[in-house]
Amino acid sequence: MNKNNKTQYIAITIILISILISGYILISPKNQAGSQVYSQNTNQNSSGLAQVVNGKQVIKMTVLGASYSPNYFKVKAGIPVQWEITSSGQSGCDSGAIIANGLLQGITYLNPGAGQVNVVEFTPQSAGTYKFSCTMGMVRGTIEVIN
Ligand SMILES: [Cu+2]
Repeated sequence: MNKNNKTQYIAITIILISILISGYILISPKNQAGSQVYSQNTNQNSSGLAQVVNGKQVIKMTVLGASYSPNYFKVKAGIPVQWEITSSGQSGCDSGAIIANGLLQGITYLNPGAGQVNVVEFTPQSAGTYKFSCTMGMVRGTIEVIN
């Protein structure tokens, strides 16, 4: 291997390692586990269920650049849910739209402006664990529906 080839080889290796490290930081399981721990619904009773206000189960969530906070909710089937989705203003693929198959029809578009509260309503029909996410499925959360 001559000197030029060697330099090129080292440069490519460094670039590949940098890509791997930044990829790991972005999607490391540690980050996701961490957000799971402190992403509790603050608007819940002692059993973890969303509080009912005026006949609606109110869940409140903030959309951050690459996560939802909180990202786990527990609600009861058959009672309307008022999902208040506040935009943080941080740009991310989760800021413009959300999908929640089985709960919401198709794509729900969000106003991504900082502090904007997007109110989404649905009535969960049957018990189950429902996932919600950005349209690409990268940023994720869970709504657990119980009977
Ligand atoms: Cu995405």
